[in-house]
Amino acid sequence: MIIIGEKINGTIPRVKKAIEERDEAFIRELAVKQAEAGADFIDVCAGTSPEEEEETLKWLMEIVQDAVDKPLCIDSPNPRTIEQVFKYARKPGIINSVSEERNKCEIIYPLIKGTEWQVIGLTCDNRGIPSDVQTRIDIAKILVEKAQKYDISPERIHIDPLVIAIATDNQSVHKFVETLVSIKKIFPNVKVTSGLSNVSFGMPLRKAINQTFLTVAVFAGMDSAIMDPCNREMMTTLLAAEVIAGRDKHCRRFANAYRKG
Ligand code: THG
Repeated sequence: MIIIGEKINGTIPRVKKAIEERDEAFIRELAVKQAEAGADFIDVCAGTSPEEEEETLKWLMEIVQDAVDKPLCIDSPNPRTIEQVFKYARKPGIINSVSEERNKCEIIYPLIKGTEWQVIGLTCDNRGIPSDVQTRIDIAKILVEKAQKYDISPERIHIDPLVIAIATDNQSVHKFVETLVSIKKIFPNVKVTSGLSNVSFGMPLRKAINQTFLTVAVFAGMDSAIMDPCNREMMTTLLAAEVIAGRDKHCRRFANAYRKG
């Protein structure tokens, strides 16, 4: 599983405060802790007003890159912001994200053409998040086919089927799994990703729901997750799910992590 560490996100109140106070030490520690806990990429999301976003992202990117060797996952709803801060990345990472909203692909794809950058493609368009599976698959197909025009290979694309809150739609995880399985049937090399917390919105004991969703998604074949690698219970769930899914050869990773003595 590819782990995208989610903790440097200005929508988290404590991180928002650190951004406002330009508290470098706090951000640096979040980067180091996530890297030590097993993050493969460090997500950076400013969560500020669009006017301050570019400057904030640049600041976050510099701190993270001075602190750890992990590549970044640049998280912004605004493709023009990504275009502006892209040059501050010291090595290829992940762009989070494109979708069929407005002209996102047309701005981002030329930027990463001829590079090793990866990209997350959300299955939504100008009409929002589709509630049905087929429309999500159709959008994923468009995102992958458009990428091919820029020589961006399927391996470099993570499709995020955008799981919706289970409290809103009790078929939400079924739809996620169906979308994942169909996308992988059509494009075996495309990766499927997801955040883990949207599914439990509006529920008590959200962690239990998030962990169970992670188990189901890993079993279904999810390739990457946007998650908190410092959450030990979540990481244990991830490793156990990989064992159950037959994705941990000789159960070695699990055994090495938890062997007694
Ligand atoms: N898909 C894609 N990008 C995304 C999301 C997605 N980016 C933003 C978001 N969703 C993922 N990021 C976060 C960041 C923080 C939290 C949730 C999602 C969060 N964190 C709690 C905290 O740090 O206080 C605790 C989390 C925990 O312990 O598990 O709530 O869906 N492409």
